[in-house]
Amino acid sequence: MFDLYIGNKNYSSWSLRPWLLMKHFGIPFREHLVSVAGRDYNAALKPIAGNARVPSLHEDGFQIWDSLAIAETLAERHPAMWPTDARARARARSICAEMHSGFTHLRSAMPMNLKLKLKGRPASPEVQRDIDRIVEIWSEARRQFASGEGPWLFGDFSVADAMFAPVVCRFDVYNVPLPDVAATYRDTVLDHPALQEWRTAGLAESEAHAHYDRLADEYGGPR
Ligand SMILES: N[C@@H](CCC(=O)N[C@@H](CS)C(=O)NCC(=O)O)C(=O)O
Repeated sequence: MFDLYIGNKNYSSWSLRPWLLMKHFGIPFREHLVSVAGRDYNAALKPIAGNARVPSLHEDGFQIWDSLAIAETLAERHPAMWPTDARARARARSICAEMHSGFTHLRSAMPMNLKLKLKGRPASPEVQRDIDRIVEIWSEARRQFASGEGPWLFGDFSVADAMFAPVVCRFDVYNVPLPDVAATYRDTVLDHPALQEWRTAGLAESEAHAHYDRLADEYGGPR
């Protein structure tokens, strides 16, 4: 039996990824929510994960940490989590790795906070470059690997959709203008029943952390 340790649903962007993936593929797990506050190091998480971060998946007590490692481990037993076609699968892996290791300007300018829906503001050149690259990734995946099939990046829902789900939420929170293909994909992710379940739970949380709340005024307040 799996135990999935996650952070606050309102704030923990990385935790959303394995949670959404497991929900989408109907993999049973016990959920354990721990408090995160944008700390660089949280000693309280050390017993849960070697890297003292969430998400962390335990299988009968054995720890698997880091959202991408968790996804890869699950996909070994559920190959449908990656696209069937070898080139599509390779591309999915490339964009997951790119998402996982990059987009630092976007991440720091738009911290995850599901409780906010802000008016938005023009992005700095660095942040806009990150946004443009994500739009390019989504548009190419849809055009090259999903034409005529399902609404996800590679047609069927895959690890790639789980990996990009947090950035979809950030675009929604900070009202980032998107061209049609990307806006349609964003709405597909936001409409996923499991994403809505996550969001509803996040909105009901009472814990507040300045690290994630600090930018509301800079982005023009509520829309
Ligand atoms: N690369 C890691 C990043 C995990 C991470 O940074 N998690 C944050 C929460 S979203 C954390 O545990 N922070 C500790 C804290 O804020 O207390 C992954 O994808 O799992």
